[in-house]
Amino acid sequence: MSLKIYKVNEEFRDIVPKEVLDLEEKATWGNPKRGVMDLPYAKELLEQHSLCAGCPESAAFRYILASLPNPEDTIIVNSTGCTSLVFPHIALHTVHSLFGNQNSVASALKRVLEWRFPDKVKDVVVLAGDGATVDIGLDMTLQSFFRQEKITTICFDNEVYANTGGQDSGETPKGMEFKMAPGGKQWDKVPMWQLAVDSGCHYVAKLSVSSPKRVEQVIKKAIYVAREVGPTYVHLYTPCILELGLNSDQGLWEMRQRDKERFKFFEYMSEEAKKVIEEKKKEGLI
Ligand SMILES: Cc1ncc(C[n+]2csc(CCOP(=O)(O)OP(=O)(O)O)c2C)c(N)n1
Ligand code: SF4
Ligand SMILES: [Mg+2]
Repeated sequence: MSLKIYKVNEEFRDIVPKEVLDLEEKATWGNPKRGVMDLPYAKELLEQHSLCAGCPESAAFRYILASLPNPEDTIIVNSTGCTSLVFPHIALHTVHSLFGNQNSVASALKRVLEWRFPDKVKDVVVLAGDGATVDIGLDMTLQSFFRQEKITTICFDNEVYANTGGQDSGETPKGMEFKMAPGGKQWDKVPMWQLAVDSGCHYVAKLSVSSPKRVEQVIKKAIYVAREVGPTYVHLYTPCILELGLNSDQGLWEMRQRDKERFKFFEYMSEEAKKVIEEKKKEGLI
């Protein structure tokens, strides 16, 4: 596959807008050391999105896409929800699966790609909401961990079914009320990150997306470990500012509050994962 995705016609070089020249000149394709520091310059994967203004999911998307070590050979499997609104804008291979089936689809895709391209690394990443990952898709999520599929699962936990107007999910904290769940959640938040550890994931992290550099490191670790060892899981807090009744500039503030409590940083690595992460650090890739 050519990495020259954007090639400006020489005849028009002096009249095309700078944004288009930037896409060609500052592209990060093929550079495994790409990261969130490239975000102000490189816009080749996601420039615009159709989420609510200020939605932290949009920041999470940018940080994750900037952190993929090999975007040209990465396939993202997603599910229905607010996240799925962004996929049409992404310059990457993506698959929109039936709600809840995302880890089954990703498992099959990873196996077929290994068979079809035995000499190439193809990363398969699942990216779905808490309703899709933890509630309706939990069976498929856990079974992919039990089978030790070499995929990374990223959950965008906004603690609610946002795209359908605000029903509570397994990730909603106890007592929290939403427009379509006015009675308040009766049960505690499901510790999905711990379930992932108990179900055989080799690298697991829980965090908010308040720190771009930390998100980058977690994503890189999760992808390298999935490539070489087995399933990995990243649980990200991406609050739904609309359902929480916050302004578009309050997402970061909300995440910083939760960083001190239920989204305090959690990280787990199996012994095999630790070795891979050490190697990649020595190579300067993490
Ligand atoms: C098979 C199926 N069941 C139910 C739905 C309805 N549905 C669409 S989005 C959604 C909620 C998604 O919640 P979540 O995964 O948390 O993502 P969010 O919108 O919060 O980002 C549901 C239940 C659907 N589209 N398909
Ligand atoms: S409804 Fe909530 S999660 Fe969905 S785009 Fe808007 S702020 Fe983000
Ligand atoms: Mg949700």
